[in-house]
Amino acid sequence: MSTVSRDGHHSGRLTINEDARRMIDVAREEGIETVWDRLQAQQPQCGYCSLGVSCRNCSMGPCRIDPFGAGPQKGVCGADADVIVARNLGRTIAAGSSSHSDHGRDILEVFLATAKGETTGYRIADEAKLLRLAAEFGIPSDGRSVSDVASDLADRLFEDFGSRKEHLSFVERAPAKRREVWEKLGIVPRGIDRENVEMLHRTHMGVDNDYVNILLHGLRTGLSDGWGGSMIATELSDIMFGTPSPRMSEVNLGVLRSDQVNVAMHGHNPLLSDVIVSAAQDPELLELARSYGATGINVVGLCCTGNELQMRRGVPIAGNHLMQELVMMTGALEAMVVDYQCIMPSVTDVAKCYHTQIISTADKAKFPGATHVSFDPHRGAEIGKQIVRMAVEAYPNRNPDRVRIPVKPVQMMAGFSVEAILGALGGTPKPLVDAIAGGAIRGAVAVVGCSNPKVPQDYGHVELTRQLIEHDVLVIVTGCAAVANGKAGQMLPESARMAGPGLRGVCEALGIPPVLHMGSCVDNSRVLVLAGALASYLGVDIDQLPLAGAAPEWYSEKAVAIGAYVVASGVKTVLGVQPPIFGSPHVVDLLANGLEGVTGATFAIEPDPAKASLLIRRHIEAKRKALGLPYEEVEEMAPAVEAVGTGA
Ligand code: NFS
Ligand code: SF4
Repeated sequence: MSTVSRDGHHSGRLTINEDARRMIDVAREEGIETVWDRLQAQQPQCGYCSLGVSCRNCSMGPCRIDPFGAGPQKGVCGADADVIVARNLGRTIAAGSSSHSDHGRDILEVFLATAKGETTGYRIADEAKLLRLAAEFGIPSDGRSVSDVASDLADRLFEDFGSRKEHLSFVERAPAKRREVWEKLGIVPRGIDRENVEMLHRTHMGVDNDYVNILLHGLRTGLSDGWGGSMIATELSDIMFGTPSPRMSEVNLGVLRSDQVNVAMHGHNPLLSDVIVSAAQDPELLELARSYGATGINVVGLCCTGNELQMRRGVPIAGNHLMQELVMMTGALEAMVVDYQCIMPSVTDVAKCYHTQIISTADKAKFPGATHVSFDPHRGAEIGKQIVRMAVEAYPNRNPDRVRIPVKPVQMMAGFSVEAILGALGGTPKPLVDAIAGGAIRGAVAVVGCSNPKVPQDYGHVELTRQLIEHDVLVIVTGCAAVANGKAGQMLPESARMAGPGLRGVCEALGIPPVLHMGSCVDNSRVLVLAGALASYLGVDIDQLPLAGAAPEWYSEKAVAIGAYVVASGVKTVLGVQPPIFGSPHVVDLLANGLEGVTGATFAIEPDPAKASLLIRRHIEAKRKALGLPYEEVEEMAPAVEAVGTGA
């Protein structure tokens, strides 16, 4: 079904999905610009920036280092390639870590306001989890009101953002051996804001001029995200919106309904999306929709706020990151409601070609061309209805002749919180540990992160995951990687058939898919908690476990922060897209080799999913061998696989 455009840019090479292909073809026919067009227009991208050797941290610059050695080897201040690459990477980690943590703080503020009864549209949905956290923090709950306990918990978590603490509260969840590693290195995360601000300080001209020292603080900054901001976001979201449990849902553009008002929730924070889902069930608004000839109001997700809704409410998800422009080309989207992160500025341009309303809601994230409705949680329920009403009122503007919903949705299962996974195992990690020890499951890999137009959409996620499960490696997914695997039909209990015999047997016995959806990107904190629990159960450190992480199609600064905390937590991580570090062989060597003796885990870069799968399986088998478990030799060479070209 794909066509070749005037520039010879073949839609079939940009994505592995039929829905995206069809919509890219529509964009070409109608002359609507997409992310892939803009990537092509940017070619060739700056070589200095790609290698990480450009710096504009001060106005003596901008400076760049000649990677071929012929030109300047130092910036005006004297910084060499090592310092410039490390500073740039440090700032990237701080930006990503700050994004997750600011999202976490937004939730914390609303959590406290809800505890005090000052919000509408929110409640404490999971009291049992609130009480578990209170106990973890030593907050008394006997004979006290939910409101008082929640307020005390909020106060304690606010302290985690400040400068008074020696370590973040959730650091105590890490296995004792891991905490010793961090202490020895001096990278125990203290305050969340502190680590991030300190990184900005250190990377100012003339502060930290030692690339190793900068990168160590990069790990600490990342840890303040994973065991701090992101973990706070996840835990409080569970308390306010419910801890996820397994549920069926649907995915791809087929989740849009030609006969209903379609509202896409795009962004990250469940604070917004959850009240919209509730407002869409309001009888008065449903009646209004019917008066315009629609049979209902259909809320769907995009990106990570979509993951949040799918995990907790089973709300269908229209797609991942690269679908945000294409979803409008169905001609069936009345409103895209956004908060923040991963929302391309281009969405308002595409919306101009359709009847779609872009509604921005976060005062810190405005979009020229969008309608801004300032979201105030104190009036959450009311604003939720106001926004849904705007969507309903856009329905009469829809042109039925332009509606083309290209495919039927695919079924998928979501909802695997740590609580749900332990629940499925009968309340203890023992069955999983036994399955790994016996060899039925070789190990577990978290495949996470974004979509990036430099990779054919979803190819990296789907192919790597498929090859891992075929070899009895359990795969955990979050973020856009989860959506990709859902679309590919790899996340159903029946998908156990796609797994190797060992993993298949375990999945069939438990009735779970071989690929478990653990949530949004902040929910990678769930992966840390699970890994920590497994290590503590076995009395070992996380880096001894047969685990790995992979981000085959990452694009965002947040993904770099995640990579930093995953490696700092002792889990080897394979990236599918090259980070801008290759201008410093020293930095590359430290991240790819040197960290082994420091955190017990390194980064690797491998764009080919077949080779990445082999690399990961070799790593897992080596960890098994070191633990004295039965292990296998994994072939050194990649098997002949049909290579898919990169879209760019
Ligand atoms: Ni994560 Fe989610 Fe997707 Fe990447 Fe963006 S939506 S927070 S950053 S692109 S996975
Ligand atoms: Fe150039 Fe140094 Fe200023 Fe960076 S900090 S722009 S390398 S002078």
